[in-house]
Amino acid sequence: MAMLVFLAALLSAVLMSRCTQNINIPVDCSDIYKSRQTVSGIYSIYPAGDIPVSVYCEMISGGKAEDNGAWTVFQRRMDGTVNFYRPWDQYKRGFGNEEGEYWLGLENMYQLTRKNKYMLRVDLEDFTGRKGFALYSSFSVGRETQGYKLHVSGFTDGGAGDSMTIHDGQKFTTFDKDQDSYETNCAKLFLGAFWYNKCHYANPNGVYLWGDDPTLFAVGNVWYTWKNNYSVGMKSISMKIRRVS
Ligand SMILES: [Ca+2]
Repeated sequence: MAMLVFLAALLSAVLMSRCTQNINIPVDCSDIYKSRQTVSGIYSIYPAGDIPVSVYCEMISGGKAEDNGAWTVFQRRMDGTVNFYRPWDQYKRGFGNEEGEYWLGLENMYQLTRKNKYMLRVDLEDFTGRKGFALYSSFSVGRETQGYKLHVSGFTDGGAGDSMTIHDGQKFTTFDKDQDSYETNCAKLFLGAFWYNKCHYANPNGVYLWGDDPTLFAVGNVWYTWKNNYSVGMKSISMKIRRVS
């Protein structure tokens, strides 16, 4: 009898802790925002439900519906301090510093977007302080065995134009893993890593150029449709997703 009571107590304790965990564990920055933490900064999220991942949550509220907070930033360039020319394993797991430049990791992006629906926002700024953005109503990343294939659609222009739709349906390519649609490796040609087609309109993981350089073609952190120019070096670019369901 004592044993039964003990087992019952143990079981209820386990169940209680499970319930408490499920309530408290944020999957993404949307959950963080809902828990009334509305200041932009670094938080721990649990894309796969078990392992914490440090991420920058952008809780902006610009007044417009598409600006309202809870963006989970998965890519950010702002000062050229982090080298983004890295192999497959690094793009899979993620790298950099959440307070500055970083890549969240393809596996985390797959884990996030397999369970919920997300929209994508890309923010750009040049060295004169000019800004633009692009919105996409749907964004997801496939599993590793499918090459972390990109699914993106539903473009809305925020002044930057659409440099992403041409990459829809492409697998991810790094210098040591060519899954692009070009005869050679686009990551090696343009010194980045991306869902290259043949090869790109956008190269956000390319070289941080510290300004425009007409002697260089398409190797910078380019977003071609912003200025219809492949030699523009952007001061900052960030890519972020927000849950829509
Ligand atoms: Ca190729």
